[in-house]
Amino acid sequence: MQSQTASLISAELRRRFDTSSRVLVLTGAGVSAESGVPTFRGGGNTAVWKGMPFDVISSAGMIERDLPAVWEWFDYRRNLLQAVEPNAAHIAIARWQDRFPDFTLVTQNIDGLHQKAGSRDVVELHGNIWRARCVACSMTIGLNEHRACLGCGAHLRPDVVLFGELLPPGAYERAADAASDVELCFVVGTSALVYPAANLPALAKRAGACVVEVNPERTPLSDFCDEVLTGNAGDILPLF
Ligand code: BJW
Repeated sequence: MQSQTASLISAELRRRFDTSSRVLVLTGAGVSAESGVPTFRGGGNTAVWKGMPFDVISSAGMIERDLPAVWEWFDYRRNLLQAVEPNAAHIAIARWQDRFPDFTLVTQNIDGLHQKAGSRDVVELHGNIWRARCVACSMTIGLNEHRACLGCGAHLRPDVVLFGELLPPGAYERAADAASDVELCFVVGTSALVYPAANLPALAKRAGACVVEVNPERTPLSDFCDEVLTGNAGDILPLF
C-alpha cells in the first residue's frame, strides 16, 4: 500500500492535502460505479431506456409529454438502488468532512450514496431520486404511492434535474461560492460534460486551488488539472 501511495500521489499533492483547510470535492456518476450503479456515458445499462437515450427520457420536455414514462424510468432505477451500498470512495470522502475545517461536497449524483456513507450537508446539484416534487407548487416531499402533492393535489414528479431544467434554487450558487475560495479541489468520477457543474473546477482554479482529477479515463478537464490520478475512485481516494 505504501509504495502504491508513493507512486500515485506526488509529494506536492500530499503536502497540499496535509496543509489545506478549504477543500471541495465534486463527484459524478463514476464515484458510484464501484457500488454497481451504471454511469451515463461510457458503458452501463441505463444509457438507453426502452429505446430512448437517457438524455431524451431525462429531459425537461418529457415531464409534459409523458410523466408516467418518466416515473417508470426513475422507479426502475430506484429499485436498482435499493440494494446498493456506498463504496470505499464514498466512505473516504465522508471521512474528509471531519478532517478539513472547511469542506464542501458537491455531487451531481441523485442516488443518495454519499449521505448513506455518512456525508452531511451534501450540495446536490441534480436533485435526489428518493424525493418527489410537485409540478404545480414545487413543494418537495417524500415519495408517496398516490403520486399527488399533499399540499395542492397536483401531480408529483421525481425531484431530479433533467436536461434543460434549472438547478435547485441556491445549489449552484452555494457550490460556486465554495469553489471560488478553495485551496484544493477534487473532481471525482465525472465526464465533466454537463454544465453548470463542469464550471466548478475552473472557479477553483481561478481561486488558486490545486485541481485534482480522479478518473480511469481522460476527460475534457484532464489537461487543465494540476494532478490527474488515473484509476478507480474506490482504489485511489482511500490512499490519502
Ligand atoms: C469512474 C469510475 C470509477 C467510471 N472511479 N471514475 C453550456 C454549454 C452547453 C450546454 C449547456 C451549457 N450550460 C447548460 C447547458 C445545457 C445542459 C448541458 O450541460 N448540456 C451538455 C450535455 C452540453 N445543462 C442543463 O440542461 C442543466 N441545466 C441548466 O443549465 O439550466 C439552465 C438552462 C436551462 C435551459 C436551457 C439552457 C440552460 C441541467 C443539467 C441536468 C443534468 N441531468 C442529468 C440527469 C439527472 C437525472 C437522471 O439521473 O436521469 O444528470 S444528465 C446526467 O449527466 C446526470 C449526471 O448528473 C450528469 C453528469 O454526468 P456524470 O456524473 O459526469 O457521469 P458520466 O456518466 O457522464 O461520467 C462518468 C465518469 O465516471 C466517466 O468519466 C468515467 O470514466 C468515470 N468513471 N468508473 C472514478 N470507478
